[in-house]
Amino acid sequence: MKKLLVTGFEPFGGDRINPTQVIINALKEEKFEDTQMFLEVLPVAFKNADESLKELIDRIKPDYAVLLGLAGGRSGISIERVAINIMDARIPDNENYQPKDEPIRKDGPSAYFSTLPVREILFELRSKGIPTVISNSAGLYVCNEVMYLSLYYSDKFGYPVKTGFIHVPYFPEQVVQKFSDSGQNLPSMSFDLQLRAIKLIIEKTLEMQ
Ligand code: PCA
Repeated sequence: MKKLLVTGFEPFGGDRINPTQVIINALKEEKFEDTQMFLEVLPVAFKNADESLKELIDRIKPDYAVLLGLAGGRSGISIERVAINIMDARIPDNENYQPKDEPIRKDGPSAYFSTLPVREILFELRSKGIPTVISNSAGLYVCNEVMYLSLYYSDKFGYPVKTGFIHVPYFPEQVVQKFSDSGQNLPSMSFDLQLRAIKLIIEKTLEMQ
């Protein structure tokens, strides 16, 4: 039986919902063949997310970790290719901590590449009509941090065996709200399409040896 960890995040930066938290909730109804799935929602806090992820990986020792986060303003599913060893927050995290130019791990390399099949995932999602890109920056905030840490643990301790990060867009109801509040005209993707994308990503990932 394969062990799969899937994480999302709590809301942050003034948003009331985080699509990835809703997706994690919806995945509770899903089953993947020969797979034990662990679903978790991480805090949007540099220190707490670091500790929570380490505890999860130590306890579960996942074969696969698919980490999810919101990238508000992006128009499609972003398959992140790379995580960099830096925390440089544009806004304070949910514990009011705002690191600038700090490394995530002093003993870690400058960057790690995703060990998910990013190109295969791109083709799979596009062939199903889902707007998708390979992204070359997961940002400098908590998402980049957890992607880096998951790859760091994989490198140092062997778990998760394969791991990477996916950013999703806003839900339509979030951008409707922002348009009404401040006239911001932003892209979005429906819950149904996002959930379908994440299920396809998990299936492609589980096909890897
Ligand atoms: N997105 C943020 C952190 C949590 C989330 O869902 C990011 O892109 O760093």
